[in-house]
Amino acid sequence: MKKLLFSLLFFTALAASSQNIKVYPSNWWVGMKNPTLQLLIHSQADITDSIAINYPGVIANKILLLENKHYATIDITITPDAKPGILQIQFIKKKKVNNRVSFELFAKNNDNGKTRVRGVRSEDLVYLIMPDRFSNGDTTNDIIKSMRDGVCDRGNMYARHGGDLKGIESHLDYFTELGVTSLWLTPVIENDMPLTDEGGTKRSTYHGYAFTDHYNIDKRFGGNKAYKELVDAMHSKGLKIIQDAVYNHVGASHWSAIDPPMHDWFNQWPTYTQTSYKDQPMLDPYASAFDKKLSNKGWFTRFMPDLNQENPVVSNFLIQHAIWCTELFGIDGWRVDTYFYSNPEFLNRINNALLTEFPSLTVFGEAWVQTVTNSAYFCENNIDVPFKHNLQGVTDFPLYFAMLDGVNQSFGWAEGVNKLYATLVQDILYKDPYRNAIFLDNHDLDRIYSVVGEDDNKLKTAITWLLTLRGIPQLYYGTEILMKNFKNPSDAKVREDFPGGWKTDTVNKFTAAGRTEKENDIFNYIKKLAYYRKSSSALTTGKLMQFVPADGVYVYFRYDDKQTVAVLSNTNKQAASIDATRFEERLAGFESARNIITGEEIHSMLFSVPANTTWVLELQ
Ligand SMILES: [Ca+2]
Ligand SMILES: [Ca+2]
Repeated sequence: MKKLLFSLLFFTALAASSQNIKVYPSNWWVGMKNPTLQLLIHSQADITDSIAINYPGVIANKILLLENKHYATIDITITPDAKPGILQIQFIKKKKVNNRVSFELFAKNNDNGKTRVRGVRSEDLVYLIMPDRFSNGDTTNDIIKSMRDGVCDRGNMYARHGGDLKGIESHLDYFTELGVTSLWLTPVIENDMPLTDEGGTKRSTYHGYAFTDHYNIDKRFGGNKAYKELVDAMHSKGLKIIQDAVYNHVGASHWSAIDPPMHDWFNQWPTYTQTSYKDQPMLDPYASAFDKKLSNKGWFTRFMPDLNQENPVVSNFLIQHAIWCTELFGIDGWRVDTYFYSNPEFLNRINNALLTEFPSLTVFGEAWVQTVTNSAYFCENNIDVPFKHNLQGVTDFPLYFAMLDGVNQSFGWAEGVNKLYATLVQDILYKDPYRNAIFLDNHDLDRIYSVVGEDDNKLKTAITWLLTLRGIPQLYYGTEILMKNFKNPSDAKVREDFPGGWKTDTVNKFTAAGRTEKENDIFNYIKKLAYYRKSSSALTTGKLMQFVPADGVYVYFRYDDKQTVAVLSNTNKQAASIDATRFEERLAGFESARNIITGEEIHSMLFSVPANTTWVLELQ
């Protein structure tokens, strides 16, 4: 395959100039497991030249002009003979090269699976950040004149606040101090959207869920360069990165929405039709086709056109982009937004493609559902259903609801910690519940400190469950410094700036001196538990055994051959006396227990746990 290979497709008429021609993906690699690639060419003018690729080891199999003549696809095979280098896509007219676009083939990174693309597992502690709201490390990028939304205003909760990737990078020591091992950032990809008018207020897409160009990291976050630098710096400190994927939709200012390549690039309706936001029709054995279509193909919002993943060009575009990001930046895990709104066959295809290239990678999907059955349906499960999803894990909403009820409700037959107990019983439905991401709050939910009525003991109980139950625990930025708020009147209320992230801030809660005594108490509690957890095989990968809650007291064990840890939650308003003989099957061979927070030791089978308190005890 050393000889030059040509593939030509002839059209007539006008040429386009190269600066007006874009190629997606913007580059690729030699030596990928899947040797095929579909290049999408986007020209500002109709493509009328013939297109050819002339590069040793690269075969152009098929070149197709799309419905919209601004676009063509080139299906190529990158053979094992291809070497890294710059390939020219030539636009030929009257046998002369009229125009050319460069496309670079890189060598693959040898550190995949070692220091990058490692996967995020139950051994990790994830910290979720909304980049616009965390820290402003570069004020020169706060407003980019060429972009549609020209506002940066910290006094307006709907506007951008100027936070960026440099700001995150300058706090890597803060994350390691807290015991965090992985960051999940809400989307960093370009959102060049104008301000939208929603309910009378002008809103920006500071949240990042309205992509306008998949191949650019938003310049207000620092662009591709700052993202690469951040992720490299994280990897060199042993921290992992989770990227937020959005397969379901793009922003209305995405180039493919402004100039659609095909009439069915987006799911089409006679008039604007919003999704029902219902997951149930996707698994309901009695579902109507009408409801299924509405759930899956209705648009998320008027400003977020719904991608038609049944269109193979759309599907290839999304799959290749996910692989591109993973290889280029070294992504360790993907959190997939609005999972059940995407086409199910497409979802299995993209997961397969990612795992084929990167076997260590982690992928979990956002499945905002009410029951364990619904949650398990969208990932690998033990349910006998005609369609099987292949997703590793989900954002575990049923466990989230159960932890909140467990800590807030009074004890009852099906209330309080009995809800938590009963929810975990249903883990029989998951193939591997340890791969679920578990959480007490996130950027779409009321902050946990407000949910527990600003009760520090309840917060400690909830955090203890988060760090000692099965799954990949995820903290939301600011929980450690008691950031609070409900989503009322807007979810922007739970996305406030981290105090100290801006040079002009009068307090700096990144340092112990800047935190109040109460804040330091919670910060240090999380830190202590997180550090203990890091070295605890029982709490990270050990088995779970739970006992039926009795009189408001819930007890479970995490254990393996090396270690046994007991977690005791007394959710009552008064102290509870514990007779540990009930737990004898897990206590055999041990003589005492050490409280891993206070260091106190227990030598008796009869002891008392204070009101509204959770203990973590390592058996000795
Ligand atoms: Ca900035
Ligand atoms: Ca959809």
